[in-house]
Amino acid sequence: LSSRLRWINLGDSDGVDEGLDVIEGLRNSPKTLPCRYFYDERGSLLFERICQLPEYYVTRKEEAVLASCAEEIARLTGACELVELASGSSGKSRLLLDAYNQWDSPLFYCPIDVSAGMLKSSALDLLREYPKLQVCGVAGTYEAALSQLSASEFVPRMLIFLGSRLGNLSPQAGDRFLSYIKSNLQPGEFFLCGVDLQKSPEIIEAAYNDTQGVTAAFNLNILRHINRRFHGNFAVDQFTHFAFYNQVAGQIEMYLRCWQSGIVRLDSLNLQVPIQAGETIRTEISRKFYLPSLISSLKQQGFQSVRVWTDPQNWFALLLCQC
Ligand code: AVI
Repeated sequence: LSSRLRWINLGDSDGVDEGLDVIEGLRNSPKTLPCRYFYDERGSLLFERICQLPEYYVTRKEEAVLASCAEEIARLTGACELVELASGSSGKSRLLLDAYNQWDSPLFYCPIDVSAGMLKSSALDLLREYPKLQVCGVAGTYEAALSQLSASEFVPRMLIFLGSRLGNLSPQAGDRFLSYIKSNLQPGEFFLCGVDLQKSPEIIEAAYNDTQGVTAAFNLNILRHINRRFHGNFAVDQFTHFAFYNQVAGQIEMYLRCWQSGIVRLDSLNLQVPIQAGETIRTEISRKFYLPSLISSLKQQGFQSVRVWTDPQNWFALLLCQC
């Protein structure tokens, strides 16, 4: 298998500004934490469990849409190298690999994820399942990984960004991100993006307040991760999870509420900030999209929409764009 696997480990930090985003967020009022700190090894496993929860429709809907259109995507793009951002356990990518695997051409897959452990084990599983597959796994942040990848000599690339992860960025950060993706692709290359659409708030809120408490554990894990990473003293058991749908902004907002006043210390960042009982820290936004606005943002960033697929209830959409 190793002859078909290339491995690049860039680490899970972005180097120079390590922790600056945490300092900035905790000095904000109201306090925030960057959601990228959810994903240490434990957080990535908790997220895999979220994807299987009965209330969390996002993954199932996306899988259903992808299953119904994977072959059409492959026909529309022709042979190409699949580059997936935040690939996790690569579950959904199998649907695309199956579609591209039907042809005689070589099969290239480049999964990118901060969780090196999950990346490696899923890459090995894929190599066993697809005998002609060649994998180049990159462990690192999106930004670091994208800047390392060069265009393939033989086939165009399709950058895949599933799971509505675009929704975890603010509108401004989302636009910056799309423009960064665009600048890393060549004319004629493809971008496949899966997004969660606006729908009744009750359905959305249930998905982020599951009855088994997995989302709560995932949310609280950000504090454990930050404690470990920056020698912090967050008293994790003094915080509780809540999430609500902000209809004006069209986004779910996830928070941790603190129940005991004290001083938050992150020793390796030299940070000390007071926190009051009842105060909240916003840990995530998850935007729910209105398709026409998203298509026009993509267009502004230089992406042409090739095709859009949704499920029959219009809960989730997959967009295939070309640069
Ligand atoms: C990864 N991301 C798209 C998920 C979402 O739905 O925003 C993260 C998540 N947070 C709570 N549940 C799932």
